[in-house]
Amino acid sequence: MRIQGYDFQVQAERVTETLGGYLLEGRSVQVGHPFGRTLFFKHGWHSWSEAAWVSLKESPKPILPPERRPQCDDPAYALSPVHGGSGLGGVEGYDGRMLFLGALRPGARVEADRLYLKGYANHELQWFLAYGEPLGVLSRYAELLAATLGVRAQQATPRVWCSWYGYYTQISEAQLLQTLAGLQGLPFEVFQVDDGWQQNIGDWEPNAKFPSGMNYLALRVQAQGFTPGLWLAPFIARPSSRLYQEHPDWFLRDEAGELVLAGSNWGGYYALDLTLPAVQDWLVGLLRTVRGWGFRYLKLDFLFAAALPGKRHLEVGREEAYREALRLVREAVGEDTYLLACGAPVLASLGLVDGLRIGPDVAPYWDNEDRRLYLHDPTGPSAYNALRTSLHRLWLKPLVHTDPDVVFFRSRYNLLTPEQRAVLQDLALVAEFKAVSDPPEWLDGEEREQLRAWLQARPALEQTGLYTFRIDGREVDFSRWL
Ligand code: 9PG
Repeated sequence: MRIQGYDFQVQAERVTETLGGYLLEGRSVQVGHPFGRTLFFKHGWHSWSEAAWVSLKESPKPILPPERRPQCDDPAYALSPVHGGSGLGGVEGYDGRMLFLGALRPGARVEADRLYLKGYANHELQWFLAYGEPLGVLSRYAELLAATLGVRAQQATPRVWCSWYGYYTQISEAQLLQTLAGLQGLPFEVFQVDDGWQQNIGDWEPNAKFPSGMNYLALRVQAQGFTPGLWLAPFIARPSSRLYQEHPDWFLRDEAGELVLAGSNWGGYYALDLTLPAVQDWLVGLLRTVRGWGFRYLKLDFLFAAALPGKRHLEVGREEAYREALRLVREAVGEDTYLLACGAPVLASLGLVDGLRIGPDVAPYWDNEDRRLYLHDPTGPSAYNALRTSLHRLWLKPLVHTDPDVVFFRSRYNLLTPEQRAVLQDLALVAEFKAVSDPPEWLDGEEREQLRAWLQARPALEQTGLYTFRIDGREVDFSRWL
């Protein structure tokens, strides 16, 4: 097939033309390309997984240590010698354009080498194939995804204060009420309580630091004029949780019957088998409880666990199992609860959640070179990692609110330079999702005013290239930070 002057050998069951490219059909499709060991547009599996242009000149390096892998990217391909990504991928042509292949449903993989771009899935599937400017191709792909997966009615993105990147788990009712008072007068819509309120991962009841209960806190937040928001990780549990102790049979196991370790955080945790009716009942009950407490913004975290490889009660594809679980969540909380998916498989979340974290955690420092370069892990918390992956996911904007994680205004407890803080602030402006974690008492007068001005700003945005934007007429080039 000849596209834009290049010959591409296409193998698929069917090929038809569509606006901007071609639709291919088949479980596995393959496109021969002439570009050799060029750059590959890699799209990692879930929110924290790397999305970036990587070189086909070097083989992929497995993330170390092994027990971290499921938390970083799809563990099924952790040791793959071939470059690949989740759902979509592309190779750079000689003229800077991209040969792109993207699945129109979740559960697929795209791989590339010096000769081929290949797509695989375990079910029949349609794919979009195109050769063109990366921005144009990705925007057409987003349109096609919207048609198959749906888009939730997009209201304005809420401006969120989140407790994580200031206090981390050191939160309490008393301290959050103080923070709440300090935020008075700042234009936030959501006050979101993050990790640290619960008894355990799996036991989603308030701990002793929240003596008046979560309903009380939600009421106080509401009285202050904010929407109460809460973090929870409803698809996982630690072995020490009551949930696991009482229901060890609710958790995902491998073919050999061994429990699947979903990640290494908190000393290790397991994934629920969400195809089990008893687990589904528990999940719906949990979400109704949380909603009953008054929370209308839920940051649902570590969601990839529901889509890990394993042997489930029902024999369905793992991303399908995940999507069904998310559908149950949506049903349980209703249409009026804002769902922010975090650590979430990207394509499989579209159409069901309002917001999606599109990169790994930021941190009040630029880079963690040990973890990135020596452990080959591009998903560790750092401003650099968050910026890099989020920039390569902005094409998702027409499909979901894209959350690049919080920005900083504080200089206190912060190693980021003013320029580095500014680049994160600009990233959030172009992603059009504003979240902040700075405790108001850590801000000096000038920083508080900068925060206020940034929250109020509704700049005119124009994307002029893959990494270049015009924000209210100001030229911003993110590539100099990459
Ligand atoms: C709360 C945090 C915050 C944050 C989330 C998520 O690889 N890891 O060990 C790892 C730990 C925590 C993490 C991401 C990765 O952060 O992204 O915003 O809610 O949980 O524990």
